[in-house]
Amino acid sequence: MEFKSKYLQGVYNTVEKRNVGEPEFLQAIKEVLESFEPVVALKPELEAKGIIDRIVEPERFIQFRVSWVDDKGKVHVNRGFRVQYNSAIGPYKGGIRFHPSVCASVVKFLGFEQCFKNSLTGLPMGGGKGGSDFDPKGKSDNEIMRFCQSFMTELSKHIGADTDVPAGDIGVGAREIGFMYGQYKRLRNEFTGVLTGKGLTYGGSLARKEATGFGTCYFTEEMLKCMKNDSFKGKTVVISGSGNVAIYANQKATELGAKVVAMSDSAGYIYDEKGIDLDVLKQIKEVERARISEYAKRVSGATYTEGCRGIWSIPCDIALPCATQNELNGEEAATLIKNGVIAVSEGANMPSTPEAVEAFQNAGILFGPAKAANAGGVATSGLEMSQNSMRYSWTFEEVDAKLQDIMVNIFHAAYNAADKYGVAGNLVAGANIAGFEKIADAMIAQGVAY
Ligand code: NDP
Ligand code: 2IT
Repeated sequence: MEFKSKYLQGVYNTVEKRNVGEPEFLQAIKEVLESFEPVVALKPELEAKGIIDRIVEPERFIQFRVSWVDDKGKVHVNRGFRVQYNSAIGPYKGGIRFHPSVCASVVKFLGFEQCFKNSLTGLPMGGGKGGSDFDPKGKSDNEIMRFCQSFMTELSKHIGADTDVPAGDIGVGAREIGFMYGQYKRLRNEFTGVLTGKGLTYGGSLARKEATGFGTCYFTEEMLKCMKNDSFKGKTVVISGSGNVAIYANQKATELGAKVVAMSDSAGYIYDEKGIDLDVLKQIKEVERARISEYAKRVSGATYTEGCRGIWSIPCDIALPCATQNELNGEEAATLIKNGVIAVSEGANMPSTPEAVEAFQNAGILFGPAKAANAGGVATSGLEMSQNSMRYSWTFEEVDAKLQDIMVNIFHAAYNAADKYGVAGNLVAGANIAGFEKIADAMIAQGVAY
């Protein structure tokens, strides 16, 4: 028995049996179910109404062929996915990932996590996720465009502004969203808020680009303040990744008075003792789409080391994993702890392995779990949807102020839920429970279809 509750054990056994060969998905399910132990013990109606049996099973899982033609005329076939996980509290909402590692397991783990994250934002959004095993690296703009159009030709049959609203994730940024939006509009003859993360000239929200990284820092600042009477000021920070989330986490951490000394991509990491020059990094990553190794060639005193995982050996006060799942393991967590880390917040989805999370918690390190700490991106997507519905746009300052408010509220929702259910200080459990309670209430209210 892995669970104290027979009900949870039974649900987990079924998930395991139904989803053979899907390790990321089972990892996410296990972590969430573990934190439901105290809730299930207090609320027998959850079993009586089959809430957890239902919440682990996606409402819909769509897989499709994406064929496209490269610049030389060669035909390629990729696999596309969309999981529409839970619509109890609002239309399905969640990003699209283009990366060779995308498969059913990855899409389902992300979709499952998204349900609780979206609930935590306090906005009316259900959970979904999608993607493809397409690799955008080394493709021309025209190849990216043709792929996005082909992907959207199928996806458009399943989404809509009041049904399912995708956005970006790894490998999907403003360029890809633009191509997908254009294709949706051509197919439907509808100018509607069907995707978020849109460009500012066609319905995008100010501060959406910055939102995930900024939000992770707002969450972390509140966690430091309330749990340690501390802040980012004067701290040394290490951030993995150098994509959308990592870049804007760097910007906000720096604005809050910290020094970010290291960042990475999948090939290696840079170290700059003076603090990373964000203008240089943005030029390399956002404009040239080049490798992070370029930074060390351009900035004197900076170094580049092959192999991205070595980044966790750099001493820091605050670590923000902002690249991908399972990028920080138990051993790497032990190294961070030995080097004096005081707080870890997850900008990426499930970046810490279960062993790493356990190590941080046992050592009393402040730990902000992904579904709370990186919820600022989807929260601002929710604000983009509101602005689209109103045919109106708020200023950067207005959106940023709402984002800050939401992140502070998420911290307190997670903190208070942990307290209420006897696991004080455990924000992993607190975030799972706080996100779950609203979805469970909505599912109970809406009944079971006979
Ligand atoms: P980007 O594509 O902009 O950047 C991803 C970064 O992570 C790149 O530096 C990339 O390096 C690195 N990376 C990707 N895969 C791997 C890997 N397998 N091993 C090592 N490094 C890797 O994506 P985002 O910044 O948008 O997303 C980063 C994380 O944040 C993801 O976990 C995503 O799910 C999560 N997230 C994103 C949100 C958003 O709004 N964009 C919202 C909430 C969470 P390389 O270029 O070499 O591949
Ligand atoms: O993981 C995530 O929350 C995202 N990639 C953002 C999703 C969104 O709909 O903005």
